[in-house]
Amino acid sequence: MKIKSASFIATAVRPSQYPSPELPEIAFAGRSNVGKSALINQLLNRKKLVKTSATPGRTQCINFFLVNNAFYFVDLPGYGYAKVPANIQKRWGPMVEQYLKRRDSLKSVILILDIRRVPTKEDLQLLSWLHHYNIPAPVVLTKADKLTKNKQYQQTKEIAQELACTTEELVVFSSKSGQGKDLLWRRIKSLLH
Ligand SMILES: Nc1nc2c(ncn2[C@@H]2O[C@H](COP(=O)(O)OP(=O)(O)OP(=O)(O)O)[C@@H](O)[C@H]2O)c(=O)[nH]1
Ligand SMILES: [Mg+2]
Repeated sequence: MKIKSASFIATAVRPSQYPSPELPEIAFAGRSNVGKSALINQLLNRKKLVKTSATPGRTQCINFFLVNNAFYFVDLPGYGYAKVPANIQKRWGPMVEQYLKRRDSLKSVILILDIRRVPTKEDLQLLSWLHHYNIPAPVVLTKADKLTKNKQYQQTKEIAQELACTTEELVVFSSKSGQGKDLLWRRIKSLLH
């Protein structure tokens, strides 16, 4: 994908703050600190468009980015990090659920997992919830640069088994090296059309 423009548009905690739903939209979800924001930056060839952090729980609102004046990328706050203050954790469910349920322009939620870890209960819950609402949810295994190719393959097999899918359905990715970027863009393009 040729990125002609990418810009931050809005940060939201409630629907009245979302941009008007005139363009197709792809959201990115996953555990806190899994690498959602870094993945969006890598896809858009930008280093700092989306704030990343070594401290989990950095992204606490729903952030909208306009790409090529043609579609939105949405960075969702991460879930499942115990040290995020309780009031913010409590807000996550209703805030994200409201977004996922009501956003007519939402074409897909890309679920991001750490390739080194088996999916958590929360990952599986989110995935089955997305299936239930018929929202296409491709799965990306990120931080692949932290493993050898051989270990990447083993982990992909194991995670596919946990998710009851094939290894071909999973995109092995690295925001550091750009591995998997072309494949993920192909999937995103087909979800946008
Ligand atoms: N080596 C490596 N590090 C990564 C990769 N992706 C993310 N990181 C690092 O992991 C940490 C978390 O990345 P973020 O993109 O901020 O994670 P996030 O999922 O947006 O986190 P929250 O906003 O807190 O939910 C940062 O220190 C990143 O530099 C990757 O593919 N490879
Ligand atoms: Mg983030």
